[in-house]
Amino acid sequence: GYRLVDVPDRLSPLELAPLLSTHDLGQSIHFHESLPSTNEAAFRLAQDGAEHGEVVITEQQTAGRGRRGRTWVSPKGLNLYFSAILRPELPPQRAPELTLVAAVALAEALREADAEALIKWPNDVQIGGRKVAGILTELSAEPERVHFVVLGIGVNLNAGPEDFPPEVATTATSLSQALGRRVNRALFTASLWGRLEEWLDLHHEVGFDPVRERWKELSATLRQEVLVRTDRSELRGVAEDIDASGALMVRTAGGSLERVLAGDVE
Ligand code: BT5
Repeated sequence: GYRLVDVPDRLSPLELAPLLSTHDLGQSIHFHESLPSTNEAAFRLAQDGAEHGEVVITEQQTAGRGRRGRTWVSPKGLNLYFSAILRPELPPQRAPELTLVAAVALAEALREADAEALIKWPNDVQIGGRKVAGILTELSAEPERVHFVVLGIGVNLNAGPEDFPPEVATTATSLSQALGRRVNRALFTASLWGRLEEWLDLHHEVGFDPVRERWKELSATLRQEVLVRTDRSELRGVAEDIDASGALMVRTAGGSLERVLAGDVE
């Protein structure tokens, strides 16, 4: 019979394709041993007409991107780095919902692997308060119409503390650190893409409400004291809710309810 333990821990289309249960996502896979950034490569492919669901994946990034010019540390052969090209039928102002869709899929895939993953608003997934995954969504749009979205996801799967620079090692973790055993990256990737496609389909068909409900169940942020820094201000309070568009609602000490947009936070 077929033994899961025999699945090679490689991310090339040859290994990944037979494991996939998805219809759109990953039906076309652009695999690279090394890239500056999968988001950068996917953005260029999308500009050249790549289709919904095409994915760029790599073993290593030499200039992995976080938000606001920050870096995503991307050591070779240990983790998962990919970017999916999406062409959603959404007005541009609703595109940020896709970051929350991705966070829900990520938390569920990590939980399916037996880790107690929770979502930290807006774009982190944590295990035990440490960052295990990050999401970077980039948009190309006109005022009325989304051309495409590049959904970039980095997940620490087999990296140990020694694979990160000291300042990241103190705040990061990986799935294998949490479980105490190696993780098969190909199997995890197939599971994550399956979840991602399910949630993207539900979001497309039903809208943001079911995403929002699931997000709240998986949130590490709600009901907690938060300090939110934006370009303009610093806000301290208790995170009470996310609203119908995914903005965080924070109750301040003064009693007012403030709305914080994901795109504004540091
Ligand atoms: C993010 O940014 O969390 C978004 C990360 C998205 C990475 C993926 S990988 C595939 C795709 N291609 C790309 O080029 N990017 C995407 P941000 O919230 O700004 O968090 C960045 C911060 O997290 C850094 O400043 C570090 O403090 C920390 N960090 C960097 N690398 C990390 C890692 N591997 N694990 C945990 N924390 C990390």
